[in-house]
Amino acid sequence: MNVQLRTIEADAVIAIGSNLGDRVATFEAAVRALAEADGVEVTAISTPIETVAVRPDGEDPDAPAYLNAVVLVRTSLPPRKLLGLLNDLEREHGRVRGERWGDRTLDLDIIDYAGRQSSSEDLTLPHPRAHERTFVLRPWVEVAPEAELPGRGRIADLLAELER
Ligand code: A4P
Ligand code: MG
Repeated sequence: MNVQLRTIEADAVIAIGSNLGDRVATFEAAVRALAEADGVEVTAISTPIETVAVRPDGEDPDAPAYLNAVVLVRTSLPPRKLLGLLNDLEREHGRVRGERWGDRTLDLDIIDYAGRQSSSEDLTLPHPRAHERTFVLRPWVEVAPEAELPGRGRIADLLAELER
């Protein structure tokens, strides 16, 4: 029997953040590891931007500043597998999970996966806070000016509203 395995590919948006250690080196290593991962093709990388740390109680200019960027990928990995890969990469880069929104060497979030809207214990799509974060929307709009955040509208409009 001739079984044809069909690979279904999806476009996904990944946000990178780092505010500890050698942020540029971590970014370069993370993007390289993503590009080399099985089932992932990197199609665009935004310019990294420096941003003020956002804590649960607001912006904190005294905390180490973040470097943030967005990477567009095409992937044959289903969402949970992609999240597993991102968590592995975070661990490889010395991420220690401590306080919520605490300082970190590397944070990799799935912002959007093929326009999907779903929620489970370990994965919410799209990322539940992306629409209110300039540090995600600004780099994303640079590489995908026409993109939409599922359920929220055009990211260019969301960003303009936040920056008003
Ligand atoms: N999880 C659920 N949905 C997703 C998703 N779409 N992508 C789960 C990735 N992970 C998702 O995340 C906690 C759990 O969320 C994961 O185990 C995963 O199963 P985490 O990375 O362990 O912890 P966290 O990042 O501290 O929590 P949280 O609430 O996801 O944080 P955020 O909202 O990502 O915010 N300020 C600046 N300037 N730049 C930043 O990049 N980042 C944060 C983190 C706070 N302040 C920041 C920045
Ligand atoms: Mg995270």
